Amino acid sequence: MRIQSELIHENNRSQADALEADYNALGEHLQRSSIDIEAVTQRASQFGVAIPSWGVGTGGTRFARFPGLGEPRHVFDKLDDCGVIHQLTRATPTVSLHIPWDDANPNELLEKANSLELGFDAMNSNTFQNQENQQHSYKFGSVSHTDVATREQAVEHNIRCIEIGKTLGSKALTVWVGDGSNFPGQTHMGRQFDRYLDSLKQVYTALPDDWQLFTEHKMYEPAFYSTVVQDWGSSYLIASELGPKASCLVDLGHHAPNVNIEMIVSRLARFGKLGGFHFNDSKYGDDDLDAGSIDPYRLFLVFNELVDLELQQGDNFRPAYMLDQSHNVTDPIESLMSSAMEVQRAYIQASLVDREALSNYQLNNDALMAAQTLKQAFRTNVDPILQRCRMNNGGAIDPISVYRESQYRQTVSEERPVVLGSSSGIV
Ligand SMILES: [Mn+2]
Repeated sequence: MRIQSELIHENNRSQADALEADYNALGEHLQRSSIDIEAVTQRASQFGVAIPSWGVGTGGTRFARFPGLGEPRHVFDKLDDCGVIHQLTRATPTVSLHIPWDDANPNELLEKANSLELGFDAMNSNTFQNQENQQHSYKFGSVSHTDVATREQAVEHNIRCIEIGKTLGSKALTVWVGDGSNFPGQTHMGRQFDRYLDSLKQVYTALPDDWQLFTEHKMYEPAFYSTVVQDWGSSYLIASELGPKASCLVDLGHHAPNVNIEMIVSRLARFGKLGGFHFNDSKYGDDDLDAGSIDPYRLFLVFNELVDLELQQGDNFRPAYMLDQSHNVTDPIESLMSSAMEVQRAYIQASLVDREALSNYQLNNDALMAAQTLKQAFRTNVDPILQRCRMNNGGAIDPISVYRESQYRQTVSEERPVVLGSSSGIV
């Protein structure tokens, strides 16, 4: 562990009395609605969201990238940073790796992760940029390229990601593509989709029985006229064509402004095709801002659907929760901790919704009271639950202040030189 336990305990001790008072007050408040605060705290303990390995580096925009202090040099540094995030928040038990950015000996990766109490979430393939010594270019696409050799190369890369993931204990592959077009007429959209499906079917064949293949729709970028998996409809078609081991990943930033994402969540889940999430927030497009930083109510409404589904389907409902964001002006560790806590907050707030009352208001078409029922849960300050949960599990009541006190960033910056340019990418 990179943060001294004594520092965490000392900081927790200084806040323990105030937390006790706040927790008891919230407990009384919730008891009036027959909600047992201990049971809710237990739910918070069981919640986890994966950290994307690429998220611990500083991102960039199409303008520039300003490297931060002590950025990770390689995947082992990235795992150290992820370990700190989990140590303090106790809400991020897994890491999602990206190949080839995180290429390393799988056994060494496993050993490192074990030492940090981390596991591995979905593997992410990369056929949206050329790698060193790569024979065929992805400039005009990968799995849907017009050239069969390029498609084969992209399929092989995805299969390699599965092979690495098997050693690491991962159970899913997220297929990252930049395929699309920038000009009307540039591609035959129907034939391009056929080629995509044909390639993905080959990848699907290599998928172990207990794995999932995630397709992630994205409205635009890097292609600006059309993308091969443009919307949730395309994503659903792909997952249906491939079979039961394929499902859809919803990245909150990959929609047009004001699209009702919670409705998409409900639709995909209704037909068994909701695979998981990339959580982030946005104002205009795929802004990759910290989860809950712009529209926390939308995050809550997404979790309102997810908790409803969880209550109906129990253990059969296990979507993969991941963060996917880019940090241009903040310390990535602080932003990821903040996002993990916001996602956990939305989950707990959604767990407070009086579902019986909501259902009755819906049946009686009482729109006002139905909306009020959701708002009542959303307005509840669940900080004491989240704080108690972290403290009970050995984490910090206030992760960001402990992190700052620890001087972790300054310490690692002494061994990690500043990297100019960009080795990260956010999709
Ligand atoms: Mn994403």
